[in-house]
Amino acid sequence: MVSYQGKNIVIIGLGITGLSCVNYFLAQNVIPKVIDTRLSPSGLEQLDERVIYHLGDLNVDWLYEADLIIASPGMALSTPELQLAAEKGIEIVGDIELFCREVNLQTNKKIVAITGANGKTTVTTLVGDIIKSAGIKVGVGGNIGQPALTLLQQNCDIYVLELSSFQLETTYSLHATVATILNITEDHMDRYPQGLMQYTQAKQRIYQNAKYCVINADDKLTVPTVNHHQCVSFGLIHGDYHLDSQYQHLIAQQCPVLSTKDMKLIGCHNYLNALAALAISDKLNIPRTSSLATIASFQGLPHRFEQVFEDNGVIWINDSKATNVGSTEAALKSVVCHGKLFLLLGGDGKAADFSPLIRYLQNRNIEIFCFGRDRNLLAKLLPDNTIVTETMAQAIEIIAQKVEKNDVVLLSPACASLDQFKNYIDRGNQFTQLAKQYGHRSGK
Ligand code: UMA
Ligand code: ADP
Repeated sequence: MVSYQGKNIVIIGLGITGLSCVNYFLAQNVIPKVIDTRLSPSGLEQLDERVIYHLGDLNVDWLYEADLIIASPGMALSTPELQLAAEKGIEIVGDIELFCREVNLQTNKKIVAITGANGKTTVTTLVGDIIKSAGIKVGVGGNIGQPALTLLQQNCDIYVLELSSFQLETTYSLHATVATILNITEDHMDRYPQGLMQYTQAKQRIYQNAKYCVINADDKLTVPTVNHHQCVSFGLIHGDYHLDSQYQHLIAQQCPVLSTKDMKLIGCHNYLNALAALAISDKLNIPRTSSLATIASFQGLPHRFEQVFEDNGVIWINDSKATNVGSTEAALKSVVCHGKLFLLLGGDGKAADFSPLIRYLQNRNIEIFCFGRDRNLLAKLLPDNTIVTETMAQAIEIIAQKVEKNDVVLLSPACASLDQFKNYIDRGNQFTQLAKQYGHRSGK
């Protein structure tokens, strides 16, 4: 273990990351201090009683006396108090840095590092499943919701980490065996005031020291900015791994390897995810047949372009995890609709520019419903075909009166959910429940 004995350590954030860091330090009898700017953070009840904490604001005395600050991903490094701490020479890192330092001390351990604007959780889960099915001990964690430090106890051979741009900003010692940026489109612009390039720079940190880089042949921003010779690419019709022109087969190094008809995943974006997962698995030397069998049977994850109800020829799709413009764009490209498309958009847009959606909304049999904080902004996309409501439930009540056979109701909100819901899962569950409640009466 890396030793932090005698160090004055301050952890900022008492969510699941902060708690995992506290437990990591306590395991070596180092007692950190904890700060959370909220008054009742989620992790308070589980906090070990030896740890002293400060709530409500940043305790600058503690910060400036620290030898090491651990920042949770939700805490922006641009926060003035943190900037000043950095200027004073105080080291600021995140939980992923602590994790990587530990893994670097062990021999024969591999890290697969996965980032991107969209598809991270799908690809991370799929790669984890592929490795597990091949009989290798794997730990899956990071931004997916399982803090990386909690994986150390499991003594795995391969760690598959989903990494957010926030986590990458505070990581310096990552040496991934395979690293990928799946795609880059705008997200979290409230945290990146300088725009897409600032967000991209954070994502690009994943390639530092990587043995192999898996890049998206259709997205230049995913190509390493520093020369990297060991790249393998995936793409729609270009790249080492791609689809045929009809999107009927996955092709690896010129050979068709799997028919998309034999896959449970649906949508072009998911075929790309499958190609990325296969490219990663090949670099890990997992037997191809085993990887392909796992890809074919992979069901996809809830709340991601998931058909949750069908009745009277009306299909209801829950894509609540579409929390940015790129993911809603993917849904609009993939949705098959022979009648009218009822699209639900709404929530907190995180300062995004929604205009790239316009081309997927125009010239199509569509009616849009906008709700939540940014509803009026979203309503400007196609004003003539849009109804504005305050809540998603109100919108669904109206939609239920209108739907007919062959119509599709799609929740793909392009926004975060936190203005009106606990999280995207809560939003997706409410949508599913309302679809079942109203859906069975509609479409007649
Ligand atoms: N906090 C402060 N001040 C701040 C911000 C946060 O005190 O300015 C405190 C909060 O009050 C809270 C604690 O920090 O008590 C929460 O920390 P956090 O927001 O960093 O969240 P965690 O619970 O530690 O969860 C984080 C990730 N959250 C974020 O990046 C915002 C989780 O990703 C991740 O699963 C978890 O670590 C484990 O690695 C969530 C997410 O939304 C799902 N990620 C974004 C995304 O996917 O788009 C990046
Ligand atoms: P992330 O972890 O990056 O948020 P998820 O796998 O959870 O990614 O999917 C989030 C949203 O993005 C869902 O709406 C999903 O349908 C969509 N999505 C998944 N893969 C892609 C992709 N390769 N390109 C664009 N959108 C995608």
